Amino acid sequence: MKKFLLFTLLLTLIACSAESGEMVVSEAWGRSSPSAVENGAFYLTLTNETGVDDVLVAAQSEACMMTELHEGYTNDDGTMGMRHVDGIALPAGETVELKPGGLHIMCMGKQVEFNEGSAFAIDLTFENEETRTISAEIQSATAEK
Ligand SMILES: [Cu+2]
Repeated sequence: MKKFLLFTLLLTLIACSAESGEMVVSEAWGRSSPSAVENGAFYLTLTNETGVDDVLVAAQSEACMMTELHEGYTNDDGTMGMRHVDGIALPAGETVELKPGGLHIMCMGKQVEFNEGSAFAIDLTFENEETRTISAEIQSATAEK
């Protein structure tokens, strides 16, 4: 009987740990740019291991006068543009990549120089969890990831 209880307890523990994963934020970065360039962008990878759908609703950084979530798109004539999105959907179990030409955190009105090697704190706000602060490292002006 004791063994059975222990086994049940163990199963419960395993079930709980599988559910209580977290939102994994990795590879946050941006490109360096001269101070004359007004705007910048941040990119990162989000893997939702929480077991429930979530949404990235906002990002903020003291390195920027204003920050917006943007998506890149291609016009019918082949030219590229970008536009504001209200949130970035993060379905449970999926990885969403913010990258050049695609989804990104738009940094409007750079408050500091984006020099290669410097790093900036970014506050990420999710629908399901409290704001989390991550660090984005500035890489070369031509970096691709
Ligand atoms: Cu943008």
